[in-house]
Amino acid sequence: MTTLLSARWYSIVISCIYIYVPGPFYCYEMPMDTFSADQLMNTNVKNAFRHGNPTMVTGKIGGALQMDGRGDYLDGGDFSRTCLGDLDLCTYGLTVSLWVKFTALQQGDHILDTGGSGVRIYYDAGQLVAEAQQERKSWRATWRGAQTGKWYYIELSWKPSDGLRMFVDLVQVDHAVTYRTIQPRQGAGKLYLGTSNYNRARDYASAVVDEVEMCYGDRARLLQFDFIQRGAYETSDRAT
Ligand SMILES: [Ca+2]
Repeated sequence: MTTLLSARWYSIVISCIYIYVPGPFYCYEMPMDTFSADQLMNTNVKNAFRHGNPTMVTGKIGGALQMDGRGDYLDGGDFSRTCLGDLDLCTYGLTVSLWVKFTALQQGDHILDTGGSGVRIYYDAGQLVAEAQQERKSWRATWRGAQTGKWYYIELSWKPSDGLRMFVDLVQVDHAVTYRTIQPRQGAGKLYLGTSNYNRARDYASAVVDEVEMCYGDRARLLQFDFIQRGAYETSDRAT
């Protein structure tokens, strides 16, 4: 008889070697492991630069980027003509995932923002909020469980026919099926971590961010095609 002593779960995305082949499920990966001067390396986000004085710390996998809430952020460049910055251009939806550990939880802190026609993750009124905006349609998913000092694996999955789902540590915490009709949020479709497209003082997050992945496809479809993998696995610790 085999008894499972401990179990962990993992999240991986197929290596860049495979995803450089152009396809509908293209993924961007930002491992946050290496910077050359201020440019993020080992990533297919070609123009990602850190600003302020964020520091490299030990992350969930290798290094991670720690931002102090006072002007630290990462600018990933212009995505306004892609699915990430303009959801109208997504063929199969969008999945965004990242590890985050909050140092503080302050109103308005933005973990990720891709602009007024994209997605964002921010803290508002005691909730972690995820929003996806396609033209005048806005989906909003929320989660009240965030605490400081703990790592969370946050995932967003969006497609028009399914709405917006938010997962925390592989558990779905909200599913916004319907959308509100709102005025388009202004703002260029740039990719920011640790702030928004507005770079307002209150938008700067105090958090550690690691392993940011953004894939062109909703989560269920990516899983179906084994393009991403999520789930539990057994460690080698066994008792007989
Ligand atoms: Ca890392």
